[in-house]
Amino acid sequence: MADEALVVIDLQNDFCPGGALAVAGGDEIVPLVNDLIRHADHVVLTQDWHPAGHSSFASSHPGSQPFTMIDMPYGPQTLWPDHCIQGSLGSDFHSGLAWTKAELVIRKGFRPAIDSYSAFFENDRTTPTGLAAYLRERGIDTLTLVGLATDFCVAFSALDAVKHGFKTTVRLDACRGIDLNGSLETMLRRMRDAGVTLEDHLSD
Ligand code: VGL
Ligand code: ZN
Repeated sequence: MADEALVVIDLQNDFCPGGALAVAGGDEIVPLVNDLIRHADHVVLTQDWHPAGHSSFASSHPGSQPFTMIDMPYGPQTLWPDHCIQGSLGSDFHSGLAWTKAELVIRKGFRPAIDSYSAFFENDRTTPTGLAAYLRERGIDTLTLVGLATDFCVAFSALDAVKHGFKTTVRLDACRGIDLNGSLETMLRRMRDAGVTLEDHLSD
């Protein structure tokens, strides 16, 4: 039997309604994610974890507005409202999330000059978070991804997971998206093309 892990991406207050970078319906997935956690062999959580003044914040670039693009040394980067600042209430996991079973919390986005959507690589696409080696050393080769946001951190994580050779499923009914300039359609197509299994149990 393959060893499987559930990876819960960024289910944090700032990505839920009322948060600094709220994803529509972000909190609605909590009961289903808790169900999946209950049935999972292994659970890994990711936590977006930015220092104040992070380079992905529009507020760090005078004259720039959130949700616009900027060129960083590593390539184009979307600018966001200040969010998930280390230790803030917004960076906490949603209070309803049954997180205690998690065996690992992987924090990302803590380098001031690089954003990190993926649970595996930062946005320069070369700085690893350590997650792939951790999973491999544990003998885990099959992943199910859920969380926020479908078209950013979930999608980038799923694409990197298949790149690393993990058998990867995204449960779309346990995700919600931001959908910035068609990003949801684009990233669903990219995931499908890369060999990510997309499952939506609501439409079964
Ligand atoms: C995310 C934008 C900025 C995400 C994190 O979790 O999808 N999106 N930081
Ligand atoms: Zn972030």
